[in-house]
This record gives sequence, C-alpha cells and structure tokens, in this order.
Amino acid sequence: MKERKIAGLIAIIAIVVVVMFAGCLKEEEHVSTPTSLPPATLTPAPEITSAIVSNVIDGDTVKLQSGEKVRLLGINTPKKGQPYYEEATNRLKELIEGKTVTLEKDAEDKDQYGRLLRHIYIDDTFVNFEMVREGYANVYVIPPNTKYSDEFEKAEEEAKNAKRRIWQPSEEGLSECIGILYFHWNAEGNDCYNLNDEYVTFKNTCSESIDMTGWAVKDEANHIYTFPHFDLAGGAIVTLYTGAGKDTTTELYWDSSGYRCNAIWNNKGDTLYLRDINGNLVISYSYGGFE
Ligand SMILES: [Ca+2]
Ligand SMILES: [Ca+2]
Ligand SMILES: [Ca+2]
Repeated sequence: MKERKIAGLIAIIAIVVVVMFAGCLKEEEHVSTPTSLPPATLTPAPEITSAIVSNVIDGDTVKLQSGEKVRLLGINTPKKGQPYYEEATNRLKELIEGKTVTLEKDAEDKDQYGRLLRHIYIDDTFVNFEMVREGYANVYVIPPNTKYSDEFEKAEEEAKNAKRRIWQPSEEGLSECIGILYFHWNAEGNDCYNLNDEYVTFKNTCSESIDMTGWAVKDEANHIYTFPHFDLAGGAIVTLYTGAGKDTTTELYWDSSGYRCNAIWNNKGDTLYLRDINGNLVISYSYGGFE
C-alpha cells in the first residue's frame, strides 16, 4: 500500500517536471499566438477581398480606407534610419497608394498588433513578391503563413544575383576579407534564457586591419546591432554575443532587448546581414528553412 502511494507520488512529480520542462523548451522568438481566443461567433475572414489603400506607412505596412492596417506577408523592408527605407516606402506608394487592391489571406488573419496579414495584388502584380524581386525587401516568412515562401525565395535570389538595392555590395575586397567563422544560433536549452550561448564569430582573413566602426548586423526581422568604435586586426576574430557583457577586442555584446524573448537568431532559420558604415552589404548568410 505504502509502495503504491510512493509510486503514484513519483509519477505525479515526473509529470509535473515534464510539463515544466516542455514549457521551457518552447521557442518564443516568433510570437504570434493571440493571448485570447476570438469569440466563437466570429465568422472567419474571407480568403480574397478587395480594398482601397488610403496610405502607405512604410515599405511593408499600409492603411486601408476602412482604417485597418495591413502588414504585407513574407517580406520585411528597412525601418526608419536604415538604408533604403525611403526608397522602399516610395516604391510601395507608387504601386498601391490610393488604389483598389486585392487582398489574399494566408493561414493567419492578424498579427499580435491587430494588423491584417495579407498578400496584396494590383492588376497582374503580386506586390509582396515585387518588393522582394526589386530588392526593396528581404524575405521574412513566419510560419504558418508559408503559402508563397518558395516564390519569395526565388524573387530574393534574383534580386541578390542582380545586386539590387539592399543587396548592393560593399566596396571591393571587404566581402572577401570578412567571413563567418562560427555561428551558434541555437543556444543550449531555451535560447531566451541563455542569450550568451547565441553568438556569431567573424574573422578577418586578410592581413590589413578593418575598421568596423558603425557597421551593422541585422537578422531577417528588425533586430540591429551597431558596432562601437572597433578595429578588427588582420587575421583576428571577434565574437558577437546576443546577451549582455563587457566588450573586449575579441568579444562584443549585443545586449538585446525585445518582446518577451531577447534571442535574435531563430533556430529554424534566419539570415544574418552584415553592412558597412555606408549601409552596403558585406555578408549575408542564411541558414535553415521551413519544413
Ligand atoms: Ca536562437
Ligand atoms: Ca536552444
Ligand atoms: Ca531573428
């Protein structure tokens, strides 16, 4: 009798531990789950609708005449202060501001900010795709909204090969000198609580020292790290950690802060962009992908 009681107690403890552990493992880098469920009486949003775009907010967000905001799916354009921000905004204005567009829903209706998530078309142009193809946006597909991820990848490949806009390379030589020696995007355990085990190591493979002051590291979203006054000596390496710490000549700390989780490098796939002080691309490195 006593043994059965103990066995039962152990089983309960085991279940509690497993549940707690499962909670810890949950990645929170892409938070899109609504905190409360909509009322059951709501009818699902139709797949295809049309609407008038009253104004363009930036290269990937617009406001409809109805007052609702729309975040274009699958893409990310530079934010204010970043290179090509104005250009991307203006291009989207040129394409759809004041016009009647077709909106297509993917898996999710809205994001956590209440913006509609949509693919936008005008006449025969798939606007999201076109923004990527012309080099104003990078691909930024967040599951489960993956309907056109293959198309977007192809458009990005084309823009990259043609070195359009955000893919404009840095001056001759820099890309050959700076490389990624090691990239540890998946920290041990829950990345949100182990930020300094998320890191990337750059190496200067040339013999000349490179002044990286004001250079920027960015991911597929809008996390940006700007280098402080920093020289990378010829043949030297430097590691950029996501968490906090004291900068040295070989270690730099992003000291990331964000929404719910401060991890930067998504474990299932992300892209690192390294830009020089003029905003030109030195390295872009993609890993992973979506199943
Ligand atoms: Ca990570
Ligand atoms: Ca992990
Ligand atoms: Ca990321």
